[in-house]
Order: sequence, then C-alpha cells, then structure tokens
Amino acid sequence: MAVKSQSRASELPTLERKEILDDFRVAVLSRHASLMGRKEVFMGKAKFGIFGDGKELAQIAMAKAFKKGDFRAGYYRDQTFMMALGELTVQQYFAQLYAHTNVEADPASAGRLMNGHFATRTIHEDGTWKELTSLNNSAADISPTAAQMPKLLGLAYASKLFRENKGLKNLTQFSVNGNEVAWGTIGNASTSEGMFFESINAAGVLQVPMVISVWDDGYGISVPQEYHTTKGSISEILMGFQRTESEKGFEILRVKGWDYEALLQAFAYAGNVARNEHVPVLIHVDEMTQPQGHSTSGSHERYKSAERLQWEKDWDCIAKFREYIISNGIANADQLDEIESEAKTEVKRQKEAAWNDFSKEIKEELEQAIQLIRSAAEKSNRKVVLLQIADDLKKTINPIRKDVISTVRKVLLLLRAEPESVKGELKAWYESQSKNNFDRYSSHLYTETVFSSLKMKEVPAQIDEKSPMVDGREVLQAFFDYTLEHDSRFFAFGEDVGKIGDVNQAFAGLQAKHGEWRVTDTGIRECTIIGQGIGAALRGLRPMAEIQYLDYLLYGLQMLSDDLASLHYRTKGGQKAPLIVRTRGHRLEGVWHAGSPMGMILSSLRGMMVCVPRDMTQAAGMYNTLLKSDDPAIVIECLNGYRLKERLPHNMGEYTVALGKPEILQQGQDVTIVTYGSMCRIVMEAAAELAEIGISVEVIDVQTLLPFDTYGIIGKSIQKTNRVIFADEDVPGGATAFMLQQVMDHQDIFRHLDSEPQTLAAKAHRPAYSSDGDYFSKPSADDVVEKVYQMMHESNPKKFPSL
Ligand SMILES: Cc1ncc(C[n+]2csc(CCOP(=O)(O)OP(=O)(O)O)c2C)c(N)n1
Ligand SMILES: [Mg+2]
Repeated sequence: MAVKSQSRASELPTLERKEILDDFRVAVLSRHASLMGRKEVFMGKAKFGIFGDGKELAQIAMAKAFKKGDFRAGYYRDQTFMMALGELTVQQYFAQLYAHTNVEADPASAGRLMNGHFATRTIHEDGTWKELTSLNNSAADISPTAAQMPKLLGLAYASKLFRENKGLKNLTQFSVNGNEVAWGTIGNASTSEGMFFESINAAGVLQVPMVISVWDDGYGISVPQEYHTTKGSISEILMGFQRTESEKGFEILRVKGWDYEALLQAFAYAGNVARNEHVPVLIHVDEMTQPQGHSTSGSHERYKSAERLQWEKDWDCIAKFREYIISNGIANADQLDEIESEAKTEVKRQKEAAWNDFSKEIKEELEQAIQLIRSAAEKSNRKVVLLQIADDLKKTINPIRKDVISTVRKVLLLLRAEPESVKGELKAWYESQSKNNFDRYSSHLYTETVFSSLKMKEVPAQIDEKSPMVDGREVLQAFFDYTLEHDSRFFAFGEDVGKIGDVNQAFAGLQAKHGEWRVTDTGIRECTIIGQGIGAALRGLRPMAEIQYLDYLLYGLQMLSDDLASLHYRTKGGQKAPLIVRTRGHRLEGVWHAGSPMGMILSSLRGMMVCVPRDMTQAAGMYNTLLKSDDPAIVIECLNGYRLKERLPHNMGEYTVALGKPEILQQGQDVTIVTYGSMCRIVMEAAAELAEIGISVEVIDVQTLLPFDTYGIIGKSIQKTNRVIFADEDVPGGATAFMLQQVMDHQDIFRHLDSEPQTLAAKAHRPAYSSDGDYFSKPSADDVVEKVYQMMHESNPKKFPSL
C-alpha cells in the first residue's frame, strides 16, 4: 500500500475501555437486530429482509470518523453505521421492516421502502432546509447496485464549491468552509457497475472529499469474486488512481473487516485526508462475512462451500472483536456475554414496540370496518352474508390494510342496490380512509409546500416593439448572466459549458465574467453529471446540469428515474434536491442528434417537471420559475432555435412562465392542434396553409408535459372546435398518446367530440440523417395539413373532397 502504516498509526485515537465496550454493545445490538429481523420475515410479519450482519465493525469505525455536517450515501448493509451515529433506533429499524407508514416510526421512508434503505430528514415539514452543518446527514438510499455513487460524487463536490467559491461563504447552514466529507459505501460485487468506475474517475479529476468504502464479503448474492473483479481485488486494480508526490489522485487503503484497530486507523486517516486536503479516498474493507447469507430470499448454504462457511464463522468480525477485547484484558468473556444478553433483550423490546405500534393502527382500522359492516348488516337484506364477511375479516391473522380495505370495497359492491341509510356510514368511512391511504402511499410525488413550482407567481415577459431582436441563444445568455449575478447558489456545468459557454453559446463569456466555479466544464460522463447535480442540490445549492443533447440523456436517465424523480416521494417529503437538467432536442438531423423521446421521459420521470419550451424566451421564463421553487425538472430546449430571432424581454430575470399552463398560439374554429417544442412552428406554418383553404385551426402549445394543462385550456378549446389532433416528433404511442390520455381522463372531452381524436407523430424509427431524412421521418407541415384536411373531409366530404 502506498500509505505507510506508520503514518496511519498516528491517527489512532487513544481508546478508553468504555468506548471499546460501547462499540461492542452497538455491534451486538445491530447483530441481534439482523438475526431477529430474519426471523420476523420467516414468521410472515414482514415481506423481505436484508441485513447488515458481518459488516458491523467497519461501520463503527466509519461512524467515529464521521462528523456533523458530513453526508453518507450508501447501501442496504449500513444499519450499524446509522445506529452507531444515533440516527437509527432498533425500533425504527423494525418499523421499516414492517412497512410502518408513519414518518415518526420510519423517518427514512415512512414505510415506502424495503428495509435497509437509510436516510435522515434534511428539510422541515414546511420545506425549508434544516441546519445541515449541525446534523449527521444521510442521503436517501436506493436499491439499484452502485447507484449511490453518482450522487456521492455530488455530495462531495458541494464541499469543493463551498470551499472554493467565495460567494457561498455566508451559507453556513450548509457548510463550514467545505469541511464536510461525503462517505460512500458499496458492496464488492457492485463495483463492477459502470457508474462506480465513472464516479471514481470523476472524483479523482475533481479532487473532492469523498471516502468510498467497499464492503468486500467475496460475493454478490451467489456469485463469487472471480466473476466480478479483475484480479479479484478492487483496490489492486484501482492502484493506478493512487496519488503520488507529483500527481493528484486517490488515497487507497486496504484493511480487514474484522481488525478493529486497523479499521479505526484507516477511517480516521481517510477522514482527515479527505476533510483537510480534499483528496478522495478508497477504503477496501476485505474479509467481511455474511453470517445469514445475502437476504431472506435464499440461503447461502446453496452456493458456499463448507470451508467457506466455516471460514465465515471463524472470521466473523464480532467473534474477532471479542477475542481482541479479551486478549487485551479490556473485559472478560462473562462481561461480554452480559453486554450481549442485554443487547438481545433490548432488541427484543424495541422490535415488539415497533410491531405493536405498527399493528395497532391496522387493528383499529379493522375493528372500525367490522363495526360498520355489522351495523350495515343489521339494516341490509344481505345480513347473513355481511355478518359472515365481518367474521372472516375478524379472523385474519396479522391483518394488513389491504385485507380491511378490500373487504370494505367488496361489501360496498354487494350493497350497490341498497339505500344510503344502509351503506352511507361505511361509504363515508371508506372515503376518509382513501384520503389517509393516499397520504400514506401516494403523497409527496411533487413539492407540497409554498416552494411548489405550481405556486410561483406568474410575471409576464415585457416585450414591445422596442425590445431588440436577438438570437434565441442571447435571450438565454441574458437570463443566465442575470441569475449568476443574483443567486450565488446557482451554477451550471456540463460538457463544453465552461470555456466556450456550451455548444450553442448560451453561456458564452459567462465563465470569464463569473468564474470557473459558476460555469464549469466537465468530462464526458452524463451519468455522473446528473449525480453531481443531485448531490449538490441535496446540500442546498442550485445546480443546472447540462446534458449536451437529449439523445444522450439515456446515460443519465437511470439516475434521474431511480434517484432524483423518486427522492421526495420515497422520503415522504424528508429530502429535496431541486436540480434542473438542461438539454436540447427535437428537430435537427441525425439518428443520435434529433431525438424527441418524450414518452420515455414521461414514463420514467414522474416526480420531475418536464418542460418543453418552444423558444428561448419561454425557456428562460421556465428556468426562472424553477429556480424560485423546489421541484426537480428537465427542460428540453429546441435544438434548432438558438439562431432564430426573438425579442429580448425588458424584465429579464423577473418574468416567469407558469408551469402546466398551455398557451393558445392561434385562435381557430374547426380543429384544435395540441403540440409543443419545435413542432409549434411547423403546426403554425400548416395552420397558415389551412387558413388559405378555409380551415380554421386553433394551435395550442402545452409548454410543459409534466404538469399537464392544469388549467383545462385544451378541454375548453375542444368544446369550441369539437375536433382535436395531438402532434409531436416522438414515436407513435409516445407523448401524443400521453397528451390524449391526459385530456380524455381529466378534461371530460368525449361528449364534445365530433370526430375521432387523433395523433400525429414521427415514424417509429429514429430520424434518418439529412434534411430529406428529417422530412420523411418526422411530421412535416405537409403531414399536418393532410391530417387536418382528412379530418375535415370525413366530416364534410362535399366541402372538402378527398385529395
Ligand atoms: C442494478 C441492479 N442489479 C441487480 C440488483 C440485484 N442485487 C441486489 S444486491 C445484489 C448483489 C450485490 O452484491 P455486493 O455489491 O457484493 O453487496 P453485498 O450484498 O454482498 O453486500 C444484486 C445482484 C440490483 N439491486 N441492482
Ligand atoms: Mg458482496
């Protein structure tokens, strides 16, 4: 190892006897939580369990090096770390295992996530930030292996910004001079993921205070190390990243998961290097075990040899810790047995408290339902059946909410023909439970506080004949310049964003004016560009992450979908990361440069705002709305719009665009065409042609796809025209299908339609190259004209003979 053990030995704090025994206590407490947790699943009290047994000691060492203001981004094995920090009680641990839906019971996820997903709450109920520097912070975990890595990079990058960007010095709620370390954990097998390597490389380039620990137990479920890692050792293959006297890089340490003193040394040293020098550190913690196998889904006896299983018993970190304590005369076996027996009793007590709390709520609901069904039975002519149903419900063992609600719904169906006097009370109860259950299972997809982007005040752009005509990109440039000047938390970064001010020059000159920490180039690494943004946004900053072309969003889409879009929901409002993703798409030319995969985005990014401005004036207004609010968003600018002329509003930086509010671009009588983005110009062109042949088209730009027309503007238009076409450049069944569904489901249009509602999309394939490729792949003005004409022909063939 490049780091001499001597230099690390000096990091070893003097350990008091009490502290060592406290560590032992936490280790055995956590272990018994794992052992009892597994039993709960097998008894049918929880669905699934995954536990941190075998990884306890290293996590205790990590907790000692962790300081207030630091952040963790890790995975499902980290219960001991959270317990050692005092951020997770055994009762909370079990509440999550049972899926208790109260935030107080399970502050990490309010029962929305499987066990082993850890998080602290970084915002107050009113949406304002807590004082993060005085808290132990854990970003909210997600299940996909290695997906904690990109945001870990961002959490660490924020410290870099807080230290280097002088404009952030007053934000003491979030950072003290960038002294905060981002601590990551990952399993050995998960280091095979691309995003692990991408994050490691980016952290080395950026020199951020990130300590990433690999918990190496030699397996990824059933698959042993040789299938995962070249040479079987992640620290060995990463040695090229090791910093030297002359070159920046990583500090790489290797330590055994059962070696208490070495672990304390390694973590203390890593913490100091990262915190003081802003150097990333990788700690490869080897020789860890899984006493109970991977999870409750199977048993490791199926795939581990007898020798391996025996080795795991002999080298169990708690067994080794015991030996260490006894051989150093810190305590004797009896004393350790006593600590362990106390811990076991304590786990049992807290587990039972969690179960009672969890089941009490449901039992109360069950009792209420039974009472109401019985009382309905007394008045109903289905008395016998209903009493039987109530009795059956009463007999349910370990009832869950579904048992209660499903029974009530079936009863209401049985009572369909009976009067309100019979079923009214039960119905009212069901409705009030539906509200509670919406709150339990479906709230907080979006911001619900005053920081909701839907609650921002709409300030119209001031445009008149005196407004200068400029290139679209200059409108954006004026907005970004204004915002960089007025909001020190705002920064933009991505490929080519810095020096040249992005490939379309909306940031041209702004790095020179506002500095490299505000307008910044990155490597070509979309996945970690997104992660960098998520992590920084989790720490109180206002990042704008740029994806150079919409087609390359796929590299970052997984982070957006699994992490960012679900963040607020999966913490039930406990965390926010108001990241804005800026990108450009739709019309240009080429299979990978002209995509408009809006259906893909809409399906995967619920929880984010999806903005599709038709020009840069609208885009700047949307950015302004988003920067004043908290919902994460993606804004897709029109690739072909940067050189088109627009009028520069007088009130740049002040005007906003309301989200969810379509704009009627042209009034008409015969057909409504609903579209967005670059298609707006094409539809307007077609509308002009159609006017010449006596067809009057109403053109609506939806402006945002999520949220979608919360004002009911499209429905009103259809009431007038009685015909509608949804048009865009996505594949058939993509965003046009989404728009149609939204209007059908929410705007009561069916009875107003005189013609079948229609969609006009691109061909199912990617757009072929060149202008001809575009013409034959995507909807043209000719296609729009013909589609509308055909609709009119069908309704009045005399007036509009077939073409
Ligand atoms: C992207 C992704 N692929 C597969 C899985 C299923 N899965 C969950 S844990 C796991 C093994 C992880 O092994 P390792 O990283 O060594 O962690 P360990 O459980 O051994 O601590 C797999 C394959 C997943 N969660 N995410
Ligand atoms: Mg493993």
